[in-house]
This record gives sequence, structure tokens and C-alpha cells, in this order.
Amino acid sequence: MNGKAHQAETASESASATRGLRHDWQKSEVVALLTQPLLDLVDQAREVHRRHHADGTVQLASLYSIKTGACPEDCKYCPQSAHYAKTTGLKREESLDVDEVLAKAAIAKEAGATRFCMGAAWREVKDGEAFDRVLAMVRRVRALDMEACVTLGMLNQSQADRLAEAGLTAYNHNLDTSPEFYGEIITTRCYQDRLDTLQRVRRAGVEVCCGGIIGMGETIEDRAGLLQTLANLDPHPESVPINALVAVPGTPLQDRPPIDPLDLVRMVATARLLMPQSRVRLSAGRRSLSREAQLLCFLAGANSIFYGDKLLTTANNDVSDDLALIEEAGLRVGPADSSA
Ligand code: SAM
Ligand code: DTB
Ligand code: SF4
Repeated sequence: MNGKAHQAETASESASATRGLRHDWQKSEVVALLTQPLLDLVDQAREVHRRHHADGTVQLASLYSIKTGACPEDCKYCPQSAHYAKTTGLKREESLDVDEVLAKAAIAKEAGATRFCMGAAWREVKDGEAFDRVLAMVRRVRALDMEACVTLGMLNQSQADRLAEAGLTAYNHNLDTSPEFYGEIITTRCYQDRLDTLQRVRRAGVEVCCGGIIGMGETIEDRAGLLQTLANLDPHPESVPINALVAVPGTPLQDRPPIDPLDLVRMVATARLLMPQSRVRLSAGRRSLSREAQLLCFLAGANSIFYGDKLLTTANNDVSDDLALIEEAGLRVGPADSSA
């Protein structure tokens, strides 16, 4: 860790203690929050949200896939895994051309996004030309005065440090579910591999974006276990994407029934209570939510969305519908919130 990152980590630890943020949640406490009467939960979450995010901003983050498909991992929810390519029919594609990616970032900025997230279907980063291009993309997205986020799979410390030097704002690496349920969903890596990468990102002084997915057949305890693990990271992840499974045909989870949108509201509200200062991002699966369900999520403390017609390989909500809903709710497009 470089001196600056170490100082930042120490300062953040003591600030965390004085602000009363907790990192010692028990599973039973999280289950109790998650399963209490819905209006009590939403009331509490709203109160915490207003206290910590008085400016009422919603951050718009746009996603772009710089390397699609043919991933060696076997994540059962993911259309990009090579293990299911025969049944999903998804073809490998690479758009590692820096100018082309930058043109997408400029379009996203023009449409109102303040963060540009680039995703690669890699198990891990390998040093070499592709990674050098990603570093160049990060530098140029930052030069556009946008926040830059990448999600590239596992990293070693020197790769995390190089991303930090390039000016990366945040690294997305999800824990997806509880430690207990993880092995049912992914067998080609383990929970500890994820935690190790997250720690390297933190040590490099880059913000952590880490969340999970509901709707994969997990129990309430698994949902609580995910939130408990996230909240016990110290410091908390600066952003917490909450995804609802997009059941893509050809993946092993294709037949999972859709989630109850109120379960998503519960996840958002509980994430807000456990991680008061983080940005809670409504992520995949938002397209199947009504305006009313999205509004309830905003009420419960969501303050960011993925914005743009496409996520990585699947469709996302219409941008003009999103802007209209934000306006009708009386929210403002972020990023002013300095506690995030
Ligand atoms: N390969 C990298 C990794 O796994 O970290 C980055 C890309 S991966 C597609 C990023 C995240 O997208 C996953 O961790 C998962 O949480 C989410 N995701 C992927 N497919 C999804 C789906 N069908 N429904 C909901 N979330 C999904
Ligand atoms: C996150 O938590 N969700 C995003 C982003 N981080 C990288 C990805 C969602 C992917 C949904 C399926 C797809 O479009 O391929
Ligand atoms: Fe690969 Fe990421 Fe998809 Fe898993 S989630 S198969 S690691 S792209």
C-alpha cells in the first residue's frame, strides 16, 4: 500500500468510528431488520437516508461491455459464461478500441451520466496489451470529467495499484450472495477470492462497488448473510448495487420465477440502514419493475441507477422514462453527495 492510501485508510477508519457506522452486525439482527413490517422498515430507512443524503441526488451510471462472453467462470446467472454459450447462443465480442469506448462515454455524459462503468467478462486481469488499453480508457474517461468504474474479475495488488494510478474512481466486484449459498451458484472460484480482490482494491485507495443479486433461489438468511458481509467490510463499500436476477434463456437459472418487487424494496431499505453513507444502486432487473416499485425503492434509500438502454448484454430501462420518474419524484441527478 502506498503512504497516501494507508493514510486515507486510517483516516477513514477513525472517521467511521466517530460517525457511528457499525461493522459488527450479527446475522440475526439483519434478518430482524429485513423481515420487519414493510412500512416500519421503509420509515426507518427513509429517516436514515434523509439524514445522510439530504441533497436528494440520484447518480446515473452508464455501463458498457468492453469484452463480452466466453468467460471461463461458471456463474449460473450469467449469460456471458462460456459454460452456457451453446444454450445462450451468446457470441464473444471485444471492443477494446479506446476511441470507440470513449465515444460511448461521451454519449453517456451528454445524456446525463456522471459515472461510466466498463465491464469485461474476464475471470481475472492478465497483464498485457488488453489491460494497458483498459488503463488508457480509465485515464480518458477521467479526462472527460466523469467518474470511471471497471469490473474485470480478480486482480492482484500491482494491477489494483496501476488502476489507481490511472485515476480509477471505483472497482466493481460483487459478492453476489451469502458465503453459504455461493457454492450453489459458482464453483470456479470461492468467496474468499472475492474478498481478497476487494481488499486489494481498498489498499490501492480505489473506492469499492460491491453488492449482489436476489432471485437466485436464496433464502432470507442468505440475503441477510450477503448484507451482513457487505456491512461488516470496513470501510463500507462506497456503492452497493442491488441486482434482481435477469433470468436469461440458456443459463441454468433461466426458469427462476421473478422476484416480488417488495423483496427488492426490503433489500434496498436494509442496505440503507446498514450502510447509511453508501450509494445504493438499483441495478439489473429494474426493467421489470413498475414505476411505483422503483419509487418505493427510492423512498427506501436507493440513490443511484444504471442508466442507458443496455446493461452489459441485456436491455435496460428507457432513459427518458428514467429522467421523467426522477423529475416526478422531486429528486435531482447526482453526484453532489460527498458522503458517498
Ligand atoms: N466478470 C466480472 C465479475 O464477475 O466480477 C465482471 C462482470 S459481471 C457480469 C458483473 C456482475 O453482474 C456480477 O457479479 C453479477 O452480480 C451481475 N450479473 C451478471 N449477470 C446477471 C444477471 N443475469 N442478473 C443479475 N445480475 C447479473
Ligand atoms: C452490477 O452489479 N450489475 C451490473 C454491473 N454491476 C456490472 C451488471 C448487470 C448485468 C446484467 C446482465 C447483463 O446485462 O448481461
Ligand atoms: Fe464471468 Fe463475471 Fe459472468 Fe461470472 S459474472 S461468468 S465472472 S462475466
